Amino acid sequence: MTTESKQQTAVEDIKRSSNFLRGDLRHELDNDVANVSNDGEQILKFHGIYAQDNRDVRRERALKGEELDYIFMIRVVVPGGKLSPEQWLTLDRVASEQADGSIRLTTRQAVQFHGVVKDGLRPLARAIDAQLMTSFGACGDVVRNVVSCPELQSNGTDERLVDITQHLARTFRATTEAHWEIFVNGDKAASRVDAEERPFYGDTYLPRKFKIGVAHPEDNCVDVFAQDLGLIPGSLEGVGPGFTVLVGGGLGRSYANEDTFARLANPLAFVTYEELDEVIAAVITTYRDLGDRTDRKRARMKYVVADMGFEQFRKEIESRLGRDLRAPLAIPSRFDANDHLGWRELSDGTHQLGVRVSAGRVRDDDASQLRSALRRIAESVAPTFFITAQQDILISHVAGVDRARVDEILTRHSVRREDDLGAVERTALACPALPTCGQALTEAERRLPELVGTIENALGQRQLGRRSLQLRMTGCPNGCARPAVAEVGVVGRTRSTYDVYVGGGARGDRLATLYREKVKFDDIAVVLGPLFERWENEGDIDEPFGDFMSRVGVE
Ligand code: SRM
Ligand code: SF4
Repeated sequence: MTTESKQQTAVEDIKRSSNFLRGDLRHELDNDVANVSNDGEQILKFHGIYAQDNRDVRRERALKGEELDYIFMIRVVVPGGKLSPEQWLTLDRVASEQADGSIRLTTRQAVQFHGVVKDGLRPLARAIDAQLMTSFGACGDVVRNVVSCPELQSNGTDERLVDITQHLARTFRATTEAHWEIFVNGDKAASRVDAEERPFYGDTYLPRKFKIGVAHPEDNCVDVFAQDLGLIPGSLEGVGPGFTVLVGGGLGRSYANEDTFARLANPLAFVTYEELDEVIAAVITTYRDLGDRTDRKRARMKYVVADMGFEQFRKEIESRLGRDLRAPLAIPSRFDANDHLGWRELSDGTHQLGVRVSAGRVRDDDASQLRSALRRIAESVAPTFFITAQQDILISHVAGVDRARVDEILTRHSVRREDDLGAVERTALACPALPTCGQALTEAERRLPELVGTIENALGQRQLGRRSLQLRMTGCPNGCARPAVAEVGVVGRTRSTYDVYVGGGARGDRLATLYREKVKFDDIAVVLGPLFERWENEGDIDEPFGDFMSRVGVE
């Protein structure tokens, strides 16, 4: 590491002098200005809030000499995507009262609200706090929303595994009371936590975000190889149940810095339940101490592992623990992501229905009134909800007698069901991009349906129309919809073009390869055409597109 000689970023100073994430936020929220200061923006992120502006009206406002249309995005922490019906109804209510009328389900099983004005931040924070939810720690240089396969919580039998997501979320969250003082009003806060900050955070927290994900032993729907720290449950003969711990995954890249790259996590060790917290803490403190605080683009844990070398990183963890680590278990042979769509029966005799949500956007529009349907279902059937890492929603623990009612409500609100979906549409993901994301180079969510249509059309022309294909689209290379591990990844490159990647897959254990650069939106399906033709002619029976591309390579 050569970071000692370089200057730390300004964000490090802001964190250090923020008095555990208070800064001047209390006053900044009270003044008459529509936005907040630069320092305020940085601290707000720890509170789950991003300062944004509506980019659709930027130009028009600039021409009129008006200031930007300042808005905020609030991300709510939802460990493992699990929500009670009361929590869902609260989210539904604040979507209308404080935000743009939509509830955005994220690729990390959380919830985002867009278009919130500054005066709406506190009412929103109070409303969700009353239902034991918070935006604190959803963003910022801390352990982010812990993701897990919904099967673990909704259909598990081992109590410790059922609780693992909530346990990790509780154990590794930041604990300063700043959020409750500033946004919720101190003593009355329902979801308030203890007074002192965790020693593994200290006053400058982590170099950047840290992501934890727990896969199901036979289902990698959380993309465990993309996590800073991933867990795969398993059992070691003679030792008992536990987890294979993986470290050093991350998919973001920057065009401005060639020394940034997507990386898959490496299996580090098998650990028991009893050892888990200690090993995770050792990984986090290694990252805290050795992560690059001089360049935020290279501040992720994956660069610590890559720069140090995996074997050296392993030794570092062993030396911090004062003992050797066990070898990891083999990665399960059956590990493809399940999309969890459709009805199924759970082990307790209740039922679960997975419903597709295009790009995670729950709202009412002319085609379908999904938001109203979910509200009615929450009110009349009171199910548990799970958000998946595929931006979809599971209506869970529905009694047999209520199944017909759920079906009827969805039909009445024109919500399309799994059998009506196209083969690409079913699993396609897109990040929000324009108009809210300040980093977006191109459209993503808003043009996903069009892109899905052109690709399904290209497949349909070749007798491939019923073959599934995993498409993921983002407005920039930060990779929020995980295109770097998709069968087809479409990534914003310039204002009007995309880079096209192919060759990832449903196991999530392979990086896609760059196939074509700077492709115009209308040409994406066209450039994929020859690859589809080869897949049809040369692919083995039932060979997925990503596996085929990885086998034959791209030219
Ligand atoms: Fe992300 C930044 C949206 C999952 C990598 N991400 C952003 C911001 C906050 C833009 C910003 O910094 O100004 C985006 C908000 C846009 C908006 O208007 O809402 C944003 N990221 C999202 C979400 C909502 C995408 C979605 O379609 O659901 C996901 C929210 C997750 C959550 O609930 O916590 C989201 N972001 C991801 C993932 C996927 C994952 O974690 O499984 C990744 C790739 C994995 C990884 O971390 O490497 C990802 N987001 C990034 C990065 C690149 C970080 C890096 O390593 O350099 C940024 C940029 C940054 O942090 O500066 C970013
Ligand atoms: Fe914004 Fe880029 Fe993430 Fe899309 S991938 S939400 S454009 S940061």
